[in-house]
Amino acid sequence: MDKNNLQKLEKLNNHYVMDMVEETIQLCKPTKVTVITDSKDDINYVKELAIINGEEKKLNMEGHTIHFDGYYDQGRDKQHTKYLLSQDVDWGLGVNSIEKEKGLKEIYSFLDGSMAGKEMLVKFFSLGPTNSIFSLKALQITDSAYVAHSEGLLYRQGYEEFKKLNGSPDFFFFLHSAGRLENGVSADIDKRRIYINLEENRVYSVNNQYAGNSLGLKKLAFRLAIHKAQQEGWLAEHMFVMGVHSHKGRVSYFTGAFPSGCGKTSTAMIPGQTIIGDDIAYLRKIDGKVRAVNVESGIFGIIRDVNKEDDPLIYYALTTPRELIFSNVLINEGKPYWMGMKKEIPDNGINFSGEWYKGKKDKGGNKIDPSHKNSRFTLRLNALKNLDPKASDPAGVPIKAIIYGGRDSDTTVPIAESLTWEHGVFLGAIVESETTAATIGAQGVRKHNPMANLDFVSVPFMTYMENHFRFKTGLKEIPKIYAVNYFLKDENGNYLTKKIYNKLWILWAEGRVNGDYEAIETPIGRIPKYEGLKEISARELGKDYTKEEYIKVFSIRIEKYLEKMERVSKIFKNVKMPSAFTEELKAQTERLKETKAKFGEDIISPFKF
Ligand code: SPV
Ligand code: MN
Repeated sequence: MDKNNLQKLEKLNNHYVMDMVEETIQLCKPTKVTVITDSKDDINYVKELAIINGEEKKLNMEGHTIHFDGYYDQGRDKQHTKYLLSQDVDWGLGVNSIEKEKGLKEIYSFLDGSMAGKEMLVKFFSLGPTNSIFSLKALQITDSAYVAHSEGLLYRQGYEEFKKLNGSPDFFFFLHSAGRLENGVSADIDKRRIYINLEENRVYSVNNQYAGNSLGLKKLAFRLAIHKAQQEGWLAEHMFVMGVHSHKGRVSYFTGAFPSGCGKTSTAMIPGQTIIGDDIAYLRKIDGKVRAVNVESGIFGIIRDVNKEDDPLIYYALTTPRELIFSNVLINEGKPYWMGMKKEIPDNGINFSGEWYKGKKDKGGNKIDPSHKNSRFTLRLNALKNLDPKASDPAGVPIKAIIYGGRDSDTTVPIAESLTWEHGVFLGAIVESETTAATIGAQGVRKHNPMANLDFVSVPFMTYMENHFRFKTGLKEIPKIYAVNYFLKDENGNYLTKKIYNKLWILWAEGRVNGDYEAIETPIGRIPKYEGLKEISARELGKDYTKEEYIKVFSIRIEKYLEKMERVSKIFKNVKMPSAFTEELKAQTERLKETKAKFGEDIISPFKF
């Protein structure tokens, strides 16, 4: 490290940072070390470096670049993402772990010399807004300028924040190396490992580039944050944060957790509303209220099906000059193309498989799509015209409602309000999503995904749930909790609710949290009265919402709900769970059975309650 870079580190006055950088240099043996501060010049340096070392290429549009991950590095590697544990812990729901000493030995051997001939970047971030009680500090070391550049778009810079640590070790540490590169992509995929050390708040990631694996700040920091939150009594969740706007000029802030492919980003992007974040939120109790921040300052979004009609604001951002990284789309004559963009896609170009032509197959004989189904865009949130003015407020925004979304074709109603906080936590814990054609394997298979967080929970599941139940303690205003499902289908497999109706459900909830609409109490929660939805539809969609439509989707399918309760009981049969959960499950099942006996019917119209 030269004098200039050393001085940048010394200014932080933090020997823990010094030690970590020193240890990493010893281990990874980079040719050059560069420390990045929050200065424009330093940030620019990273952006330029990604071009110089070929990890990104400039496209025709100013500021736009393309990055490719390896053919076999197009998604999160769940199998090789493991917790380093020094003792056996009963996590309840399955968790991937490795004995700590063994795991460290293995990953150190892969990291040893991994940066030879390469430049090591040292960069500082704040998870959450700066100058905020929510802010967690993070140190990222990587040999990938693409990783550092992406994080620069997705997170707030934190060099100045590190100075405020006053020498404390209270920060997360992420060490990443893309490993040996061939044609610009990680070559030793069989040695791809992501090992998480919860005890020391450190994560090691090697031989990969896909952001979900490589960017410490994204899902790796999220896992550390869930662990920390549970110890300190706050929540780190896989949630969007949005402002919901009533026709009365009022704005109420909501958070929402949905498994992927269930409408999380599209809910946060409902027309007429404002977005704060679309992936990860921290929630804290402040002065008796729940307040939340977006941990990120950008979006790493799925690009498939983004087009002018369905996502006008994102499409605009993707087609105008700005700093923006496309990943794993098709490039032809310096222009990006992706499936579902509603534009003609050329028959050839460069994509995640290299030189691509229509009909190209991989080694396994599978047809290669022009753009990968998980191809993405990376941009700053301020590229979106619907960005909420409070998006970076250090105090966060007050949360009036929490939404849990699933994907289910035949059971749950489009929206239900929980009867109590505990019932709401229960509704979050029993979220299911059906697999779609977008994922490999059989379609329509239900997967249980509590709080949309199954992949990331980093404490025993019982502890995670207890933290949720307990969170209401001391609150003067308890957020209402809603369960939504946009995917009910009729007998012929056609969706019963259109995407534009999502606005009805969310605006109804906004009215509810402010005392505007009446609800019907059913065994599964409170559902909208027909009149309320009819009124919102006429006003917001200029459309008559018919009684037939309403009855079809808001009838309570008792038998189906009971089947769901059975599936849930089975899953948790051998899992230690808080008594609050067990009680909710029992009460929910009893209410359903009583209703069935009372009405003597399987499907009960909302008008009968
Ligand atoms: C998700 O899969 O939930 C994402 C993308 O948000 S990743 O960065 O891969 O986690
Ligand atoms: Mn996510």
